[in-house]
Amino acid sequence: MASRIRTLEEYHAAYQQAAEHPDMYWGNVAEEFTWRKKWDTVRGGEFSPAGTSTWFEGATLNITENCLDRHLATRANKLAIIFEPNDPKDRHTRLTYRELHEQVCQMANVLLNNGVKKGDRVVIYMPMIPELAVTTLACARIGAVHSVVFAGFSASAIADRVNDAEASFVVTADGLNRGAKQIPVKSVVDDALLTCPSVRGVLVVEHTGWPVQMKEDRDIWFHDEVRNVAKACPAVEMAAEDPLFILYTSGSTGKPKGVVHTQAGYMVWAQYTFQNVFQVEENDIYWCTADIGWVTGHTYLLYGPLLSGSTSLLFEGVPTYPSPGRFWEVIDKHHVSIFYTAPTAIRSLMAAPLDHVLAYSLSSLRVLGSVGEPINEEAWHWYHQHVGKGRCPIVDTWWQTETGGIMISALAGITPSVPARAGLPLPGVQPVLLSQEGTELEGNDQEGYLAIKASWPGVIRTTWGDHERARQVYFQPYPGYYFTGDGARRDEQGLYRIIGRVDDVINVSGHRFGTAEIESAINESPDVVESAVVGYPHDVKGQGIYAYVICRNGLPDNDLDRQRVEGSIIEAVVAHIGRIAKPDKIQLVSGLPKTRSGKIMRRILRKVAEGETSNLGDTTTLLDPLVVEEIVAGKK
Ligand code: 6R9
Repeated sequence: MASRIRTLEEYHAAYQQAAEHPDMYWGNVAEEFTWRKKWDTVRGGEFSPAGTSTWFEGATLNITENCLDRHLATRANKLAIIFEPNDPKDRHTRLTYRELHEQVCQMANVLLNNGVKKGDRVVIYMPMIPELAVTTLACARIGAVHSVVFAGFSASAIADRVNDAEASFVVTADGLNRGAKQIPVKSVVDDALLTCPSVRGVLVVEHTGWPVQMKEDRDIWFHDEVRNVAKACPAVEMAAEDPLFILYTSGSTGKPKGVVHTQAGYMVWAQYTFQNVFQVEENDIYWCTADIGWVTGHTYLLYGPLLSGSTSLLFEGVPTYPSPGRFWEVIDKHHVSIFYTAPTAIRSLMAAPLDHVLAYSLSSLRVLGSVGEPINEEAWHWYHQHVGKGRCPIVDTWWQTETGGIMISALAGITPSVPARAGLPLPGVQPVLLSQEGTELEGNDQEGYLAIKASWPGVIRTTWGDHERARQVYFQPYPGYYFTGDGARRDEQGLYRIIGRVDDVINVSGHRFGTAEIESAINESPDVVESAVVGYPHDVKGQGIYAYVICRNGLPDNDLDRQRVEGSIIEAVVAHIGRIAKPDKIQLVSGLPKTRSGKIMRRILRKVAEGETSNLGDTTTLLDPLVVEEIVAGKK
């Protein structure tokens, strides 16, 4: 296969060819797929500053024919999905490619029977069960644009997304179990839809068996609908640049934006990066622990593995339930050979007694992956030694919702894998480090803003309903480049080390939140006048959320009052975003450090939150320097 890299020499050759002759390189890679009609041009549009890249324009296809139909001749009885439920006492289930194909077709027919058409937006809010994968693919089969919302977001966060996407249909379930937690997802959706006029129908999958309210003329049970449909459903022919999905992600300003990926480029990038980074072989059992509600779940649980005809494990639960040995138990049980998880999960399991790992052989493992945030050296070594037993290469994969797939990473066992380094860029990826003024920093041993110099097939195409926003955020700050929002270092060997965000985005357990987004949720509390949120180093989560809050009635003078106010702040965040964005520390203050022009000096707040109070830098431009003293004295 043109696209498969197996040696270091092949990597260098592919890198060079993709940089010098991208049309030829990606045209060859694209030959491996099933097309209804081939492309007229491989690359087109204007990458930057317009942000209008196109890939494989003129081609038509359906991504599910590539994920499912094309495997039926040779892999019909191969496992496509292994489902491991939240509770280890419940039976796991398996779906072969033939069965998955049938279920996707049935779900597609149910959607069609309920009026969902090509181009319609479908919001999916479901537990991590096979029906979530099936629904997502069913949307793609009929050309509906899926927007999966992680089932941990609140009703109001769902409503924001449904309304922004003007979704006409929602698919959900009765409830979900995540570890010891239970979430009545259908009733969360009911609350959300009170303010969503565009939604005409809600399809409900029975999972927990909990009672739910079904709204007449809107809500339908999947098990009723599926009885009347065929097990085949023709795939709708899509243009290369038709939208495939919208995935909402946080930025440094405003509400979360709907990142749009399209059919052909995303497909090529998902398969290419999956196969090369993990060095996948036919008999691998692959497990990505991310939820399908995040981009990692989209590209590396669903599309990448299925495009490749691999077996993908889908896990409903959490790493620590019912014990911190769960991941390792599941690996042994299903003979997982490639394991892809997040540093935050590794750190939380590192904190448990080592016996939880030592109890399992983990001998099936071949490759380990990490994603979502920088992996610290201690976690890297623990993962390498205790999980990989010193014999599995670790791929530390740097990428973003906007990049569609992995950009900088070792190719397992082929390119260098060094602790705390993402490594070398994939073929097709041309990273640069920029100074603040936007000049390229040449040579090795350099640190700057990470940007990408040329288009790649998985690049974000637009932000839903607002192309100007995409242009301004990604393509305009440094004309000629895609701006990542991350800072990075290129070491002496030319390996990239990602340092972290340089904007007002914080990364909590690998999940992105804008500080402005959390502040506006906090400000919804009736007890709050103003707030400022910053990130601070957190042992398990990577970054924690530190909130400085000015109260409406002045500083509380007793513990009871203080607790009540803090409770109302947390409640506001849980209601407007979800439990996942709950502040770790709240400091009630009487003022915030502001410049004379009224700008909050976040630099100072960040330093205090980090505990670096001895060196706060210049505070003379502050309107009221005394505020800083109070804040330092009251640090949590
Ligand atoms: C895939 C994903 C993107 C942000 C990104 C960066 C951070 C992701 C990383 C990493 C260091 C890695 N990030 N992977 N930082 N090393 N291997 O996580 O997408 O949720 O959009 O987050 O996550 O800061 O800019 P997304």
